[in-house]
Amino acid sequence: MITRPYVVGNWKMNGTRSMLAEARAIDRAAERLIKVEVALAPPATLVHACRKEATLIGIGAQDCHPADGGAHTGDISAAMLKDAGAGFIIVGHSERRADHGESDALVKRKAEAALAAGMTVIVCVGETAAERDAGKAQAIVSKQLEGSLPASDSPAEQITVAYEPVWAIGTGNTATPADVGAMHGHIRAELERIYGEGGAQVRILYGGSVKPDNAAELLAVENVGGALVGGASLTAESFLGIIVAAA
Ligand code: G2H
Repeated sequence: MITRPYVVGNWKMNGTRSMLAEARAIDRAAERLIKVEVALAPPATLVHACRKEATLIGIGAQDCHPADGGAHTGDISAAMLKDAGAGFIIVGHSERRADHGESDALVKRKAEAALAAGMTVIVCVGETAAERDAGKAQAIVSKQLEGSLPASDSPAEQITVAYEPVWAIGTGNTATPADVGAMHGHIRAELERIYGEGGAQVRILYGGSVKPDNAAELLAVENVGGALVGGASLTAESFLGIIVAAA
């Protein structure tokens, strides 16, 4: 069953130990906000410390290597992140697809590695402005879902999809509720095609310039099961504003 809205903060490449106070403040407040499932994905360097500071909310990571271990200098496996305290991993964020040339096939391997390590996974998809302007937004997202999601026999309840239109990320240009509703409905149909009945249980988050003042309107859209929040998750004050709006 899809239950509470899921609001996930993605700190991206922000945060040193001085940010732990924000995680602690979010965690304390989350105790009173039981209508919302709250999680944070700090940089890998802070996963362990955040897990110790914040005992109520979910703590996850922003990426993993698809292999279990071995000669991959600078990389971190899903099992290592789990050992550090991560309960979920975000894979396929558009910034990783752009900055590191990550393909759908690689994202799929990472997603399957997260599941194999016993964690849940958030698989990100989303079109660019040029793709939307060309009328290809749904086709691009379909291709990303087909190529990036874990195999069709995977446990669908362990999978979350985040729709993040690239043109809305960190730009202040939020998609309209109508745009979001149309795309989330399309993603739901694709999930049911791929996972059958299980596809109805996959949460679909919206991400892209979600703020306290637009969160309620976006989260009220059909098939929006929560939000993946970047910039506005960096302070407890703004992140809690979104969580309150989701409750
Ligand atoms: C989209 C989002 C979080 P922001 O990347 O993943 O970031 O809220 O800053 O647009």
